[in-house]
Amino acid sequence: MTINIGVIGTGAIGADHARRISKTLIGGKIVAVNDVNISQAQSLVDELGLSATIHNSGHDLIHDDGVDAVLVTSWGPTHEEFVVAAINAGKYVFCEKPLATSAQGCRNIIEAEMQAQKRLVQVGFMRPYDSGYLQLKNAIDSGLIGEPLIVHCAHRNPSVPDTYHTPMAIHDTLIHELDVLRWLLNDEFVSAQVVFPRKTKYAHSALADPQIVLLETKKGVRIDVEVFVNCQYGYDIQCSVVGEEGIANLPEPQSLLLRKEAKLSNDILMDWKDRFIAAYDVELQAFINGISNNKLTGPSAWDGMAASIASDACVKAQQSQQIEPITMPEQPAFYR
Ligand code: NAI
Ligand code: NAD
Ligand code: ISE
Repeated sequence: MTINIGVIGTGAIGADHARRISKTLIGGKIVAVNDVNISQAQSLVDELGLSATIHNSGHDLIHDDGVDAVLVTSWGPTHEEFVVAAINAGKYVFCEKPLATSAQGCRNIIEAEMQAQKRLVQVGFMRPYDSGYLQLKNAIDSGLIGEPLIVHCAHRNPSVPDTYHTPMAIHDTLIHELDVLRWLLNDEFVSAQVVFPRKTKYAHSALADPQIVLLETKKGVRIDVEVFVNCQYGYDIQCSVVGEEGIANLPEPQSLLLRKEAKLSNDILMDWKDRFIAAYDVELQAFINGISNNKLTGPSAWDGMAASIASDACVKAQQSQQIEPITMPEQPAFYR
């Protein structure tokens, strides 16, 4: 059984996901594409040699009878509209993070999905599919380091475009930690604070960079996350869990250990596409398999909303410079 997929937003990740569905994964076929910049959609069709309809709008694509499932990979602020429309059309939808740029947007999606009485949404949180994070989770769940007490994280990008501003450090970047840490610790956040260190000369005027986010969980774990999106030297994701009986660190991506010219060195990756390439493959294969089995298993709209509730509190904390509470509603049986 082949799942016919339509892609809304054929930019960096939309193009990369279309490539993996066409060239790497099994069971899916790209049959339709759309982008506000139509020439971008056309280039993707040409590059991959797709036989796909180029639609004039995301809504036309969603209502195309030949499309079984939709990939929403357009900019964050457009996600809610397309995800709700896909649910209302009764179609499975994979939505890149963030599910919506506010918790209210996620609530609207949850309402539509519960009304449809069927899980139709998977959110593009790929870290739970990364082999390094899976090893870290296994170390925690097996009791190898005792109970987790403290977590130190860093989320560093070499640079970001001028359209990236201060709140995006939270709802576009930190959102990955806000999802993966809930999953890793099997815990919920209760408060957030944001501290601004001295600003790098590489950040433009509408961006405070770096930032330090301090989180506390229900079980009392304290977390610090350095978000530094103009760090210049590489794409670098760090996570170190301090437990009662040891410390577990996220493994570094595999790289050649080189002895040359009086130096011992490893390369550092520069691009998120390479850092999480295997995890993106696994998450999207899981989405295709989930549709074939009529049961999605990946990050749900509830997970998307939980991360957005924490994200809203962090954005508030950026502005208030206070410790902001995070209150998670009771999870309905539908999402358990
Ligand atoms: P991008 O800017 O390269 O691509 C977005 C594309 O969407 C553009 O081609 C744009 O023309 C199109 N678009 C925007 N509004 C549209 C609309 N209303 N209808 C149709 N097309 C529209 O952005 P990028 O980096 O590909 O990011 C897209 C999404 O993927 C974002 O939500 C981002 O957060 C997420 N993302 C996730 C990553 C991950 O690690 N999971 C990595 C990179 C991006
Ligand atoms: P991008 O700017 O490269 O691509 C976005 C594309 O969406 C652009 O081509 C844009 O023209 C198009 N677009 C925007 N609004 C649209 C609309 N209303 N209808 C149709 N097309 C529209 O951005 P990107 O880096 O590919 O990021 C896209 C999404 O993917 C974002 O939500 C981002 O957060 C997410 N993302 C996730 C990861 C990840 O690791 N999971 C990595 C990068 C980006
Ligand atoms: C981007 O959208 C991603 O999702 C990347 O994984 C993240 O590292 C980057 O900061 C975001 O802008």
